Amino acid sequence: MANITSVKAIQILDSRGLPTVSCRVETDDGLSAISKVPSGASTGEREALELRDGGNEYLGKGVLKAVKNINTKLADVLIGMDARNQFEIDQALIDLDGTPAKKNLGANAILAASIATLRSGAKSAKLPLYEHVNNLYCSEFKANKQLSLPVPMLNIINGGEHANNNIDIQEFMVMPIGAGSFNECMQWAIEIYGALKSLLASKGLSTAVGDEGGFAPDLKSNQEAIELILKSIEDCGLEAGKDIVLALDCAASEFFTDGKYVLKGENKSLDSNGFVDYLKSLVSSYPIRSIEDGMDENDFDGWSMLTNELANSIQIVGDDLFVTNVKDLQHGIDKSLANSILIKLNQIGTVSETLGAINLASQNNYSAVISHRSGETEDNTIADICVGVSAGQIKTGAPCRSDRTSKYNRLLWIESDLGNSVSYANELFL
Ligand code: 2PG
Ligand code: MG
Repeated sequence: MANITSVKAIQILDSRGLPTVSCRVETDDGLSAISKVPSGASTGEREALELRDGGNEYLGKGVLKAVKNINTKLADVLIGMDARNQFEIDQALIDLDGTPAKKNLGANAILAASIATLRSGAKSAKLPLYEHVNNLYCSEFKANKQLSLPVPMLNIINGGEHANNNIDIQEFMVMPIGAGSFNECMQWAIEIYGALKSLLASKGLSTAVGDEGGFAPDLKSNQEAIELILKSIEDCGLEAGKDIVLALDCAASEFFTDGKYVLKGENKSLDSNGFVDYLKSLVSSYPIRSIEDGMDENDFDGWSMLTNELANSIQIVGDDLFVTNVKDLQHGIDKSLANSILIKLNQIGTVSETLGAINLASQNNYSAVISHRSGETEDNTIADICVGVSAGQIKTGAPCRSDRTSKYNRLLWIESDLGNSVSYANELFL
């Protein structure tokens, strides 16, 4: 028994203090589960629609229309369906909306119902969420995925759209690839984060944080951010390049203007060639193992150049480029753009389509990095999804602020529960 008896949504708050959608699904076995959806700031042009109310209330950011859509139209369709049948449920929601970008009902409405159903289905199946995800994924895609704990990308310096400082690159992340377990990796992350805080304070730089919990000081250049992180790693007695490697999210669409990559902080304006060279020189100077959105979302020639130059040595991740959409990912695969996809559920709007994108990536030897949004909540579903599909990598901010640590904390519990039966996925990087 897991038939849905009630679907209810309300408007709640996200980590930026803006409205977002939360949904509760109840089933006839007396169980229920709640979802809370995230929201991006540096959003991709091809993302599914986030339905906002506009007007003056809630700074125009209210989501009461999306909430109403759930409480009326979505509830009508979902009540009576079996919450364990995720793919059927999501298909019903996709059909009800009828548009590729979910423009009628809003991807935030649809995703809230989809995630609440996933969580509720796991409860009814009496399985931990990651196992329910693993079952769904393996049976739908005839895959054989062992569970694993991901290597996190911890964003410890924030720039771009996520902070009001002068740094152009949006995210400077550390990946503790040399740790022996997820638990040890979080210990290292906490120590590096603390060392960086002391280092910034000792230089009279701000230790206030940006949207994803990383520090957001004004600096002279992107290189300075990297140097500060490398010094913090060293101050902890760890070795950059061996214990810890670096990952960047340029979010380049945000500073691509009139055909040029404009680095305001460094007073540079570069064409695609020039910006590829800029990134190449960063990679040759520093232990960078992953670059996300190194080029603008529509600069396909630039993406091709970047991939040709760097994809043999490092991970090249498409976020705004692919928007978790199998169509955009297939285009990238056909044209050999990038070698990895960032996975964000709200870019596409259902759990099933998200799993589909992960599967397409895996079949084509693209890695998949499961990701939060810059506007988050305490919802930690992405932690379980990451373990369930054995993605091997998760990007969910600094080891600071509850909206970020909720995911890390969930992963710590999963590792503790599963013990030696589950591996830490660092072999991907060794
Ligand atoms: C990104 C994300 C998350 P946003 O660009 O990868 O870090 O930011 O949610 O603002 O798109
Ligand atoms: Mg990104």
